[in-house]
Amino acid sequence: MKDYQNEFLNFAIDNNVLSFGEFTLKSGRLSPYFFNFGLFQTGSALARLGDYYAQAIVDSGLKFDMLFGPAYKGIPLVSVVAATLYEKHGIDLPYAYNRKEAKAHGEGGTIVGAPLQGRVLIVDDVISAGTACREAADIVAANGAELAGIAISLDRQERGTGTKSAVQEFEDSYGIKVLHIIALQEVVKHIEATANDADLLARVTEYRNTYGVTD
Ligand code: OMP
Repeated sequence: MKDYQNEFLNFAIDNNVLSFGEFTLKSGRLSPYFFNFGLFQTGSALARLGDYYAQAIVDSGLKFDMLFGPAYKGIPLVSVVAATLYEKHGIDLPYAYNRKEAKAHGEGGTIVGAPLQGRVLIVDDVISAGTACREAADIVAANGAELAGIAISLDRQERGTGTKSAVQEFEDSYGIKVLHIIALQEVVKHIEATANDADLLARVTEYRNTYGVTD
């Protein structure tokens, strides 16, 4: 595991963003762990989050023309990532986010910020079964823009519709790269190294065997 991944994991655990127990996911799967992005709740946590995403994006070398954050959690995220890319890396790009409800008055529409055009990098929190990211990719396509990639905090490395992970299927079908800060494999390594909790490790392993992929 790289240093920044370890740092990010500790940062998520310290903020209770990554927690262990029993959680029902959007997909209906019952998971022994959950990543609750909404618990990054301070200015300093948001700033650090922006740093991790911006670093992962810059390190990837991915080429894109603008950023898009899908509602709701993508909204503060895309704002801080756009600001951090500028402040820390000198990359000044347009950004946008969407409303879940179309607005009929004022400026109208569902996209707020820069018009979606060119190569768009989506920034989001977590991919499990891939539904949320497919919806975001549909918004990019519906606006006539091109998907350049997706940057997320956590790839839960869960199976999509076949034997590959949802992320791998997504990468194959759109011909793009999904960047992550950490994946389930780093969470497992962390439990092995620090938690000294055989029961938790057994539950995560069982979950992974049922819904996950290992490579
Ligand atoms: P998929 O649409 O199945 O990929 O699930 C991803 C979405 O589920 C995320 O955008 C979250 O809204 C939510 N989620 C989490 O926030 N954290 C998790 O650890 C797992 C999920 C989830 O429900 O799968």
